[in-house]
This record gives sequence, C-alpha cells and structure tokens, in this order.
Amino acid sequence: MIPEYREELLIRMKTIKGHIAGVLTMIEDERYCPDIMKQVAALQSSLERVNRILLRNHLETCVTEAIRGGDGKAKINELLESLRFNSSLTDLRHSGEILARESEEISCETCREDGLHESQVR
Ligand SMILES: [Cu+2]
Repeated sequence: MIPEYREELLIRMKTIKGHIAGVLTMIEDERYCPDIMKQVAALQSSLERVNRILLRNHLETCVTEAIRGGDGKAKINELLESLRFNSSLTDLRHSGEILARESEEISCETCREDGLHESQVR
C-alpha cells in the first residue's frame, strides 16, 4: 500500500469510528430521526471516500504491476467483479471530478466535516 494512502485511510477510518459512536449516542438518546439520518448519510459518504482511496491505491499498485507483467486482464476482471457490489464507486455523478484527489475535495465551511451537505449536492 502506498504510505500516503495508508495514512489517509487510517485517519479517515478513525474519524468514521468516532462519527459512528456519535450516531450510536444519538439513537440511544432518541434524537430526531431526520437528524440521525443526515449523520448516517454523511457516514456513507465518508465510507465511499475510503473506498475510492482504496481503488486508487489498487489501480496505482496491483493493477499497474499486473499490466506491466502481462497479467492485466485477470486483475481487471477481479476488480470489476468487486465493483459489482459497490455502485457508489462507479456512480460518480455527485462526486465532482472522477476519482478526485481527496485533498482537492471541499469540506463544509460551517462544521469542517466533509460529509454530505445539501449545499454540495449538485
Ligand atoms: Cu491492490
């Protein structure tokens, strides 16, 4: 794994872990359903970003190596097979630039969270 991506994945997953704990508390406290739903949507968006980083890493390492070694087709088939279960990775209509580098993505000015915000939905 490319060290830069590993670091980013670890930071994002730790943030998500904290975010999940927050949603758990919201449910325990029986908070207003739409408020909880917003947080769940933000979490889904955060997890999709994690998967896009994994995809980028896989393309830049394993897939590139396989193609150079003449075994690209099998690796591509394997990847497409895993994408069957993940429509979020191939549906990039709301993700801005295709596979945009995470550093280029905009986070919310108000809460500094980079989850789903109505203002960012195009
Ligand atoms: Cu890989």
